[in-house]
Amino acid sequence: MTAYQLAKEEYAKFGIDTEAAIKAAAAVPISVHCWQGDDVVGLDGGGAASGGIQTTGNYLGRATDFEELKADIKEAFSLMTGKLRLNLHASYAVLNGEKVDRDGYEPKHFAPWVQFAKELGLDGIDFNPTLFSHKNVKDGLTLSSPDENIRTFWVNHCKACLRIAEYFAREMNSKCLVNIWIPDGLKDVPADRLGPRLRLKQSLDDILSVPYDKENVLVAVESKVFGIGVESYTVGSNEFYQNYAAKKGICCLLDNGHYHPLEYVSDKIPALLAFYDTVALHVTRGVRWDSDHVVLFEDELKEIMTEIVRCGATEKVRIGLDYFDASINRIAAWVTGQRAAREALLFAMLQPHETMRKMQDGARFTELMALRERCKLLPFGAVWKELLSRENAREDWIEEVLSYEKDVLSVR
Ligand code: RNT
Ligand code: ZN
Repeated sequence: MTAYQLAKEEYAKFGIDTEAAIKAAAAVPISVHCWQGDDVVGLDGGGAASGGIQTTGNYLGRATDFEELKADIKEAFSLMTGKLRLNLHASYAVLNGEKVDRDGYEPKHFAPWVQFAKELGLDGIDFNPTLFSHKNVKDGLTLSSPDENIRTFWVNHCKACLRIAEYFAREMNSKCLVNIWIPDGLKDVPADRLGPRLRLKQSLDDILSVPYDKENVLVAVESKVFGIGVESYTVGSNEFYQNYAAKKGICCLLDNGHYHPLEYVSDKIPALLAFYDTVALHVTRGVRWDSDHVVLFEDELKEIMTEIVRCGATEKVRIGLDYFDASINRIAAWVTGQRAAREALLFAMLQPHETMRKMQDGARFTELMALRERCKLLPFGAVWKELLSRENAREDWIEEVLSYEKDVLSVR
């Protein structure tokens, strides 16, 4: 008997069908961010991530142009598992020397990405306006700036992004999530907390006033509790965006590195699902005050995926990844995080949710605790290995990355 067959029997004792779990876990799309490949630098000349966003490390072989980034994505994606999407930032426009600023980006600047995504057979493309690493981030502000020209520039950038998102949705025949994150905030005690928020509200209203394909372009807003350099006040806070999204019929994006360390996104998902048809995620790993560490197979990740699964919301919750580590091999970082997310999905699908729910509703908390502890020791690894082999994905992928580092990255 193979390890998988034994595992299958073991899980069956708890009423869990490993075959169904393997299929379901591999079929959930994970939108993989392009920006792990080059430390969020982008291709449009914005330079090193700045304006509320920072990358640390200088590991060899950073992709410095479109060709290198594509090669690295190809390599990294070939080692990932299950259904994949590509999550692009607007700063990855392929301009080919054309002098055009972010408020003038058009679908044609992203046509090479569409071609590439089709070549890789991806499920779709998601998109993010880039409101950082640019001279028009004025005094740390974008859509909430008191300077009308600055606001208009960024409003026009976001409008352009909606048109590009429509193009992605059409070309890929798959809904495109457009996520707006802005760095706006203040380092020290504000003299006015309302003004910037009212300006942000007006800017968002202006952006959403353009007609766009609401069926296929899903707009999300991403909140943050604070950032480096904006410790005292963040314009786009959680309360601000949740109310805005609810009133305007758009959705919220929850980045699990963007809350107080004792607040859990796993708990927020069902809260939002009570009101929204779509909830978007940036799956990341916060460490103390810093978000964006490489995602690992840890408790909160498992709990996030568990909530998605037990709420029956794998089609409502759009899972995207968001981390950038420049201190280790970037491709290894990419693959580690993506695999951890998929592992957590499978883990979530291998729990006896119905039995546990009944125990909760019947106030059988003693049994529930005992059962949960037993489930932690079920032979999950054997089922994961089975998923890998069915997906033709290798277990010892690090060897491949190290030889790519030797042959490709180290000679850049
Ligand atoms: C920053 C936000 C945002 C970015 C990406 C690059 O704190 O998490 O999502 O990480 O847009
Ligand atoms: Zn994020």
